Amino acid sequence: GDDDEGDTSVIVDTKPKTKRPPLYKVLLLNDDYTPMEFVVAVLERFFGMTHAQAFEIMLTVHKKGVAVVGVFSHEIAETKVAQVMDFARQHQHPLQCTMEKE
Ligand code: TYC
Repeated sequence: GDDDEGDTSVIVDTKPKTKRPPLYKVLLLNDDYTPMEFVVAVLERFFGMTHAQAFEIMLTVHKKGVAVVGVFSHEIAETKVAQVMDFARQHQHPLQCTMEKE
């Protein structure tokens, strides 16, 4: 209340909150035209995967339609998406890469 009897309606101390930054999943989408070898090269170049890891993730996207290729801060995720989209456009492939909050 707003008298001076001690305000029980105001929460004075809430659960201690440690502020973690939100994380973002970077997703690679399947399409019918981008060559498999190009997708593997993208995953090696921009996501630091070995050839074997990259081939496995590429096949997952090819078969299931989408896969998470990494989890990053907002800024790093945006950079990865932009790098992949620029590289795909430069090579005239329709490869799509997006991000979503985890
Ligand atoms: N589906 C493509 C093909 O058959 C290969 C591919 C895989 C494309 C993954 C995009 O994110 C992708 N050539």
